[in-house]
Amino acid sequence: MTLHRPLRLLLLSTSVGALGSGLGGGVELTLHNIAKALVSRQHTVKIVAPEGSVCDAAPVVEIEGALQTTAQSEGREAPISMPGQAVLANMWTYARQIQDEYDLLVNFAYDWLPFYLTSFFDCPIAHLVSMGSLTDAMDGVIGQTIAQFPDSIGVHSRAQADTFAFGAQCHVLGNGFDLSLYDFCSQPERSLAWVGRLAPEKGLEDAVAAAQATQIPLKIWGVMQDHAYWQEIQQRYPMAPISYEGFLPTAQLQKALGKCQALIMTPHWVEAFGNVAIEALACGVPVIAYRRGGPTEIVQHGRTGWLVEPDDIVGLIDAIAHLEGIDRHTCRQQAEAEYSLEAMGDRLEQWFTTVLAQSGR
Ligand code: HBI
Repeated sequence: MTLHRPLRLLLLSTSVGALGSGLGGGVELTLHNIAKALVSRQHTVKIVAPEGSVCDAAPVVEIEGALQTTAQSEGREAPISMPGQAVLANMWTYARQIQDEYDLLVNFAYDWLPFYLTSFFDCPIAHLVSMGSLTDAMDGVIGQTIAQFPDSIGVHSRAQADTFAFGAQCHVLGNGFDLSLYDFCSQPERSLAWVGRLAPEKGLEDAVAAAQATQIPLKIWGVMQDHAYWQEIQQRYPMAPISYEGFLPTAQLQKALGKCQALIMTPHWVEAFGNVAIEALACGVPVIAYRRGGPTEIVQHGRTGWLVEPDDIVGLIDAIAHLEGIDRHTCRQQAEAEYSLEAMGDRLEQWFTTVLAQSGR
């Protein structure tokens, strides 16, 4: 499905880190890929992001100011907070000033302000919500936005949508990747992979426990968000054959990830989607994941990986023992069928069409 006309789109990034720093987590790659998909379909795209941001998919307007604290590190009753000179406020001041030059604004920040401002803007705003329900304040403001603008909320998975009371009204978009950047690897080495921010909600310790039990080397990639957490894991599992391989850009990550027998996903929270699962499948790497959140809708149990009961480490070990039952070509084929930039571009245009129709534009 293609839109009848090219759109002028302003993408407003996450406020917790510069694009390319890794601090924005999955949403950095999501924004980059969405920009690429839209530009390839002849839309005009500009990105607004914190200073220091880098993105080769579209021009970036860098905005100065203090970064937001990460929402997942606050409690459910956390008050709405912004630092003085907040980059988030400065980004939306800029958006207000130039909104007449655009057909649609797309918000990627999981923060109160952009949702609250929706009704104050003349230009329609589409919000891509990148995590499940975390705080009452965010649930409230997203709920108000969807009540006033029914099609304005996009999410990555049905499981993520279902963490919200208004989940049924969310547009489920999945995600999209430039699969030409991922090389299929048919002959893996004897190693397992874990990829993600090193932080408690990601449950790294469970994958380490499985590595210690199987003595299969576990390679760990991702931004080192919580050093104490990493130290604690190493002390708790001294016999685990693990190595921290750093935070790599996509080109290097996919080359190394592709050599692994499987990606292990052990989220302790409702992972909204699981970008790394698609990156693994794109390289032919089966995914072993807890049956929790987005990966549940990605992994085809017994075909492209194994779904394990949440927090069941013995289940992880059993799934690792049954990897030869998974055909690595099937993994790559699933990525191509469902998660390419083209497939995501179709879903985005369908979503934008409903948002614009509702705004009368
Ligand atoms: N926290 N306050 C806040 N704002 C964000 O945009 C944000 C976040 N935490 C994590 C995050 N974004 C991304 O890592 C996820 O959306 C993927």
